[in-house]
Amino acid sequence: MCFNPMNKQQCASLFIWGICFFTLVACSQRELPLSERIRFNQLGFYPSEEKVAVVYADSIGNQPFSIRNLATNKVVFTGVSSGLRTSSFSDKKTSVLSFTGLTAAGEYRIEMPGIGQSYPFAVRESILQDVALAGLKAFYYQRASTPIEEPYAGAWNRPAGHPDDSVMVHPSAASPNRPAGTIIASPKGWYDAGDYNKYIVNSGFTVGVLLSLYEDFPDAVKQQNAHIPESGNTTPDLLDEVYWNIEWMLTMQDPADGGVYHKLTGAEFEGFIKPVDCRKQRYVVAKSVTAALDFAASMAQASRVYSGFEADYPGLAAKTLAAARFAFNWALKNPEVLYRQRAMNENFDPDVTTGEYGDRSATDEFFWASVELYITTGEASYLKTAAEYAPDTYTLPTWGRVNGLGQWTLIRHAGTRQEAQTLAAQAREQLLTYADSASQHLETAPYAAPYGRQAKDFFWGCNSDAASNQGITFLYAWLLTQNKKYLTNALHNMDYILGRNATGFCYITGWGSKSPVNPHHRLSASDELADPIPGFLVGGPNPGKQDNCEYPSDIPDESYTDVTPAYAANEIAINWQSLFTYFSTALDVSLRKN
Ligand code: G3I
Ligand code: 9MR
Repeated sequence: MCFNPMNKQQCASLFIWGICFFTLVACSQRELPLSERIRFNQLGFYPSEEKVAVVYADSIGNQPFSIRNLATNKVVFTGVSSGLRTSSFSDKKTSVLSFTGLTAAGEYRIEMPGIGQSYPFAVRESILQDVALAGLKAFYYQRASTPIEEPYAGAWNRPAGHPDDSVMVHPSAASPNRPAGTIIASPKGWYDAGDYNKYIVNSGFTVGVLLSLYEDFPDAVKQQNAHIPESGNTTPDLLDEVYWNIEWMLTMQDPADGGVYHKLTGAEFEGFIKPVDCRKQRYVVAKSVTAALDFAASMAQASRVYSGFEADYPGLAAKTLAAARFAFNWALKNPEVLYRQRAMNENFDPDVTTGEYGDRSATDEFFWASVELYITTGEASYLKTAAEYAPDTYTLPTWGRVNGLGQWTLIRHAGTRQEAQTLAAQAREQLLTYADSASQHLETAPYAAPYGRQAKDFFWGCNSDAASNQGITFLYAWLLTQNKKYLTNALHNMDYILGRNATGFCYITGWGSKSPVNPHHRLSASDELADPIPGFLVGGPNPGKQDNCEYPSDIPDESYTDVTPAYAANEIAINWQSLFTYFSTALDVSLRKN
């Protein structure tokens, strides 16, 4: 062929391939150094799904790579990376390695001459199943007011802390039946995050996401065994775990008027000490409309869900529904009572300086709560309120903007509540519009994922509130349309979270080859163990750097540092954890079905 003058191009390409092959063989003679520049999902890949890695490149695209099977030490796949991509918000360049054709189960490494060899990775079915379970198990470690025991927690066992059996009513929360200084019991629940406080807005959101996971994928959830104290009963572990928090939430409602305290907290954040050593007075602080509505929404949803588990939870469905109605009525009478910490501190002592979970408007909370109450009860007045507050677009649901949870519920129950058809159809259309717009321009995405293309993708909690959340939304789009592109986009976002990203971190503690070891997490930081408690998603790159820590880079997708004080990038939180748990569980089951 090389003697044919018509085939110069082929000849040149054969020559280049020859050199590449020779270099690969030559390099494989001696061990290539480990390179963190080759980025991919560090847990691995599903045999029949897309497989993409990204090399963080300086200048050259089109670089040859090969994949070696670790068991046989044979090269089983060769390819060339596809050109250079430049980030839209920095001058950083990447090149994409595609190896979808590698379908055989096994353990592998990627090798690139001049760059090095990658971490090992696996190809096998159900690659996300274990991390999804770890995501759920993380909630057990966050439990307040109970010992975390060795049979369930292994090395991360610890004595009980924060009994919360003598919580003081803060002056901001005083009412005729409970004047300031009254002592109430408000035990259990999950610690919110790296701190030890408990906040109703964020708790309600978290319960809503986890119950949505159960409602959307009941069979997968029923199969999970998280090895928690309740694992032996007949209720799925996820619902047992959520009940730990529901019990606490129910104590946060004032039995006299249905109002719900915004939070249970120390006046200031605790130090980095063990729960058992915390001695500061805890308070219930100010009722708020957002707390009442997030409480109402999650309790109404709980009523629906736990009605199927009367044997283990007798009376819970009725109790949560009554609590939900009571809180909703309080909110209707107090629609303007937003939580404003600074103003509150001007009027009451002691000042409270812990997390605010503030809001400027409760319209989205009215929407979510009325949707849940309508779906659970079928009562027209709730549907009327839902229609009144219906959003005109779909936004990813977060603690401060909860419309999306109502839209998910409408979509899920469209078939059972006929009168909500119009609202449900609207929600479906809005979600699909979002999913389509998020699916654009992937060919230029620096890490070959829908998430991470734009500077605005990076903010406090973005690994969850943006990356995981968008992944869940793609899964809804997939369920609604059966268009495989959405499922693959969801997988790409998961790959991003688990290592194919600008820092090379797999952002789940204890998972992957390089993961956070110093999360902003008092439980992890105050034990004697070097390893953090496993299974937690950290907040992620955040150029806002509100913690004033030193970060290695100012570039949005690199604004991350694995040090304990960096709470704006390296904290963990139950709301973020709930979205990751939903995402990983649902993605695994969707890929398994495929
Ligand atoms: O929502 C906007 C987004 O649209 C925009 O693109 C982005 C750009 O800056 O900003 C986003 O707002 C950020 C918001 O989080 C997103 O949810 C704010 O800047 C940021 O200040 C805000 O941070 C919140 C943080 O508390 C400070 O109030 C986090 O959401 C919230 O998760 C966090 O919650 C804390 C609790 O207060 C206390 N417990 C720990 C917990 C986790 O860090
Ligand atoms: O530990 C706190 C974390 O949970 C919050 O997200 C963060 C922002 O509210 O605040 C952290 O606490 C810090 C406080 O704000 C300032 N002093 C140092 C505290 C621990 O780093």
